[in-house]
Amino acid sequence: MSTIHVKDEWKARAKLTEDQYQDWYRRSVEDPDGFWGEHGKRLDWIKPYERVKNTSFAPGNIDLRWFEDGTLNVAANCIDRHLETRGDQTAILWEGDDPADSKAITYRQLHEEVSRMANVLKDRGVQKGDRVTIYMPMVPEAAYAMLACARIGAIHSVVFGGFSPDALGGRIEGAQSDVLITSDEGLRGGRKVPLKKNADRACEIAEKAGQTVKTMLVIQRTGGEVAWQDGRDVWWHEAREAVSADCPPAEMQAEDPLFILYTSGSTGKPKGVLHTSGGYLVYASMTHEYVFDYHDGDVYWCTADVGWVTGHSYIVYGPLANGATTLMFEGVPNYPDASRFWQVIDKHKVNIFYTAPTAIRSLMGAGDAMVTKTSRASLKVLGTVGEPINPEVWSWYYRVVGDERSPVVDTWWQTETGGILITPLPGATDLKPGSATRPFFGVQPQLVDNVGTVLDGANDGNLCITDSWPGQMRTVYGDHERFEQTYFSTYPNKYFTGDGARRDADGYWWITGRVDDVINVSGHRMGTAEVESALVSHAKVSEAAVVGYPHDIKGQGIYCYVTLMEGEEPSEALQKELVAHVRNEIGPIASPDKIQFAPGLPKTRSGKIMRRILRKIAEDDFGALGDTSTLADPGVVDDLVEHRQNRK
Ligand code: 6R9
Repeated sequence: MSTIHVKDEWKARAKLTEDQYQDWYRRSVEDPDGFWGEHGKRLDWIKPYERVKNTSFAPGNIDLRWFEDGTLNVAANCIDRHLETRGDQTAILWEGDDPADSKAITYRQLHEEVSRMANVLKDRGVQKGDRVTIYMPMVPEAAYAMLACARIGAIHSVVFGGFSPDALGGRIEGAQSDVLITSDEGLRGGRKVPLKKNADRACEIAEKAGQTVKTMLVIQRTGGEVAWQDGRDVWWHEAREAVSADCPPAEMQAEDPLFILYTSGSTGKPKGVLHTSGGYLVYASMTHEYVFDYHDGDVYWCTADVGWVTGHSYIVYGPLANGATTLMFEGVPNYPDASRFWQVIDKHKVNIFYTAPTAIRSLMGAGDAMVTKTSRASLKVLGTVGEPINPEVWSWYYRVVGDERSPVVDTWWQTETGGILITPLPGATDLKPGSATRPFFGVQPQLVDNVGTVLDGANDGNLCITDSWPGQMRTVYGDHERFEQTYFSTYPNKYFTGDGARRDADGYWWITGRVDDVINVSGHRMGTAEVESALVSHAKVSEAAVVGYPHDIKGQGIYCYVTLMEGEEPSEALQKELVAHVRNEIGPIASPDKIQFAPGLPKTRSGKIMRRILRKIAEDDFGALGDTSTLADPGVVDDLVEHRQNRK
């Protein structure tokens, strides 16, 4: 597919031109203090900073501070400072699961709701630095909860509403959180999700692990029946009446934590990625403005869930800091039918639309007519995030959804990076379908080979970033050593992303996917180790190895090799039981796509599972198994291949 040059219309309305991109980029890397010192002023500071960048990637001393002597309040930046000029403007435009359900919350209403919720939390004893877990459907109260925490300096930890009680319990315990905010039930695609019931169970699990939830604040969404624990459980609609609508925002240091967000890595339990206040908000708001070419008055829609980082930075914090109207969607792309996204765009005259390749792929499968029967005339920028987008899918998005009128920004970033790092800018960057194109301001990507040698020019390798940017995570909650170990030890003095990438002759970046044991299923990150531990926690399983394999809609599917306990027999019923077991342990997003019973797994003599081989077998790429001579028992591989072939 050939390059798509920036169109005159895009240039005409865009905030930044190519020359400005070049100028700003140069300054951002040559003089980060000057550049960020200036752009940090986009926020309202209580005490202005004097110090801008103070960061070290040095082994043994990973220390990241931005604007460290400044103070601010994140919620006040997202709400209060807009009241005078846009109090009656819609802040959150909510579209319910049912197409008949929608409502608009103005900045003034947002201010009142957030202040009330903050006061309820305070009444229940929540103080600066306390952790509050949020387990919510996509309703405005999810944003109120995040902002209420920010208002009083509590640290939120949002757990995706699709996670199981076990996963939620583990995160409550990990964050030592005594407060949980949830809802009676969620509603997605016409189906109810028993959030309160899951939350009750999660509290029991956390309790056993030593963490007691003392307050569960419950938002009434469906009115469904729920169990109630007096003293602990509080209805939001009752509590909000009993508190004042006035809650002064707390003065926070720039480096005070804003939130923890658990994410999967290649080893161990999910990590609590910690983001702080000042640098994070500067970066989220600045990327939101320039990457989406956001203009005052635009209606902006990001389809992510607030349970993921994309929801944090690009539904809540970035847009609200910019005084935008941010659309929040409760439902799913194919309910009531596969035209829903496009209908919502028409209904609310959406100007900027940001979604994931997996959604685009599945809607593409529903046929062009589902799209073309809608107008979409309001659109001006399209975005994607979460996984590599194939050029064909990119082109369909550009052509059929966007009628070739809107640039597509393919934005590469991670939970750890806080905001977008590699992306086109609508009025500046010529587009190449499938490429995330060029670094945002202050971002210095680098390619290295497996031993850390820097690769220049057009090349393929492991993607590192050589210096800090304001939105970077600061630590793993409670485990700074793990932070250094995970991100800074593979290639000393650099942040290692875990992704592979290619840089082409024009200096454009193409992300090729994870090079570690993380798989990306429908844009959701999953550690293969997590799925493996879920499998081996089943009584009949002795060992499991999990790999990703190419999947048309999900991007990657989950392929599990399972060795059973002595005396257990493989069966279809057991396959089903194992799938259900994993869903139960982690959540439906971790559902195995394939389970292959394996009498043995290919291991090195030191006992390491050779995943490279398992990946090839899962991909049906039997000719490329490579060297199997170092295996303890090379015969195992023949057996696996034979079984795989027989299954087809
Ligand atoms: C924001 C988010 C991060 C991983 C990342 C990479 C993949 C995200 C991408 C992309 C290719 C893009 N990824 N955006 N790959 N092109 N535009 O998704 O965060 O959930 O932490 O996932 O997702 O592999 O390392 P997170």
